[in-house]
Amino acid sequence: MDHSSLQPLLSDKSLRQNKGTGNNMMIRSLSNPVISRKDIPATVPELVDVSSVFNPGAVKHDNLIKLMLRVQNRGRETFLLMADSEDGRSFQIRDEIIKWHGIEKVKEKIYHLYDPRITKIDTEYYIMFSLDMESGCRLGLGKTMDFAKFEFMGIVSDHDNRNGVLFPEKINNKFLRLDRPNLIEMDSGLKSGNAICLAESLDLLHWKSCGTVAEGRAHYWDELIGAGPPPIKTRQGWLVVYHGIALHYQPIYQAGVMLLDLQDPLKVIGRSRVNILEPREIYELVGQVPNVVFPSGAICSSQDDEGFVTSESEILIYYGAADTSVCRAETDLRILMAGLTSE
Ligand code: BMA
Repeated sequence: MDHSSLQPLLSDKSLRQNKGTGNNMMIRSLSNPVISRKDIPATVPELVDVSSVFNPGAVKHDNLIKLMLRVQNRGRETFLLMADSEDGRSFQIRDEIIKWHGIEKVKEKIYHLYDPRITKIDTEYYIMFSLDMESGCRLGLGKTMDFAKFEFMGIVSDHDNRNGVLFPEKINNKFLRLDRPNLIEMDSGLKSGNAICLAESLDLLHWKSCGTVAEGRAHYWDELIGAGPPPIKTRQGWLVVYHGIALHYQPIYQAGVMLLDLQDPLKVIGRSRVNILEPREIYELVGQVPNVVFPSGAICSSQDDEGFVTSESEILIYYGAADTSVCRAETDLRILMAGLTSE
């Protein structure tokens, strides 16, 4: 597969010349926030003067970067919208709310469908999202081939669960996902979780837990954790970008990485001791929920014929900032790998 044509979409060498803001691991785009509430088309009645747009799923398709945006209006209702971009910075946002065909068959009330993570498996794009329902928070799954029609496939977790994301291929003939059971109740009363878990399935609809991949590290940057974008396949293992929450007076959401064994992703090979991105810019520090960077999409510039991301690949991360806007930061595989320490 030739991915060289995508290179211009992703590389922004000017950022590496210290023009973007960041640290030695991630450089924020100068265009941040790349999407904010004022960019949402007000042509749809539900989307007039929305409050926020954040936590997008991201994928490249037909030489475009596509984001699936989580939009919240002033009624605190949630909608998903598609946005397309040629350069990954300037987006055309469609004035059409995504309709999930088949979701009407769910008999229980769904309050919110949010935090989509998009994974391409063969020719289909699967979207795993969270559903706030009468019975709690559960995972749902949908799919599309063209980002024009979207099919709701089903509810795919049965207890309080969130932050579900599919691996891009089967391992030992099974589909795999990372998820995050909500086992912890925070001071605010919200439920969260301190472990990323692995589950397997033969048909993507029925899932069986395989166990815990990694737990939060009490007292440090990632006390509570949850997976972010789909795992990235590298020669060294599955690279997982995740969010970690430090439980201060007010929670601080940051991003980090871990590396899982290619054949047995329950085995953690390495993990970042420090975060790779934390709230520092005003758009991350201030907003609907302050102090949040929440990575949910990743796009890699180059893969080899077997689907492994090459060592010189650039990696674009799309993230929600303060539950208010969409931002982008850039890094590369070598930098992320260098930040891992063995478990
Ligand atoms: C988590 C999710 C995310 C959100 C974060 C900070 O529990 O709801 O969508 O970005 O909280 O509010």
